[in-house]
Amino acid sequence: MKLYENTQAPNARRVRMFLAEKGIELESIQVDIIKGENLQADFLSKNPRGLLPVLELEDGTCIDETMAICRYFEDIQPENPLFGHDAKSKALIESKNRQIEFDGLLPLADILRNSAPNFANRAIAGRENVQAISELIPRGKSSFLEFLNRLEQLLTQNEYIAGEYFSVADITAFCVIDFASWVKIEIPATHCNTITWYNKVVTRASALA
Ligand SMILES: N[C@@H](CCC(=O)N[C@@H](CS)C(=O)NCC(=O)O)C(=O)O
Repeated sequence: MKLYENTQAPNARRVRMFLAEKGIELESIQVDIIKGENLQADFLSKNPRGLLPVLELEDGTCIDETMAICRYFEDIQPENPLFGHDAKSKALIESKNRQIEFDGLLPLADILRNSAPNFANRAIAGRENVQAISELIPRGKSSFLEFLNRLEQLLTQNEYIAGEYFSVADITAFCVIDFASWVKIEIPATHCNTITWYNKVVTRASALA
C-alpha cells in the first residue's frame, strides 16, 4: 500500500496522525501541491479530483477522502477504535468530526486560498484557473472565530471532542487548530478549555506525525 500525500497538507496530516495512533506504517509518496504535481496526469490518474491524500491498495484501487482512508484502516485494524465503540459514541464522533470539517476546516481553507499568492489562480483545492475572491477572507475569519467559540463551549463539558475518549474527531480538530496558525490565528487566550485540550493532545506521539 502507498499513501500519496504531502507533509504540509492538513488533510494528509490527519491520515498520518490516525496511522500513528494505530501503529501502522505505510510507504509515503510526496506530491508537491505548490508545484502543482497534484494537477498533473500522473496524479490525476490516481485521483481525477486532484486532491490529497490518496491511498493506493496492492490491487491498484485508489481511495481518496481523508475519512474514507481512516475508516479503511479502522476496519482492517479495529484495536484502539478511533471511530467509536458503540452506536452512541460512533454517532457522536461522526457528528463532531463533520462539524469540525465544515465549520472549522472549510472557513480556514477559504481564508488561505483567497489570500495566499501561491493560490491566486487556484482558489479551490484541486483546481486550476479559479481566481481568489478577497471578500471571502473576512467571512472565513468570522466563521472560524465562531467555530473556536463553539469548540470552547463543547470542551467545557467534554474532556475530548466527542466525550471521554480520544477519537478521530480530536485528530481533525487538532490538525485544524495547527492549520489555523498558517493564517496567523491562534486559540484565544480566554479559551482555557481548548488550550487544556490542545496541550493534552500535543503530547501524544501521533502529534509529531
Ligand atoms: N475532502 C478532502 C479534501 C482534500 C484536500 O482538500 N486536500 C488538499 C490538501 S490538504 C489538496 O489536495 N489540495 C490540492 C490543491 O491545493 O490543489 C479530504 O478530506 O481528503
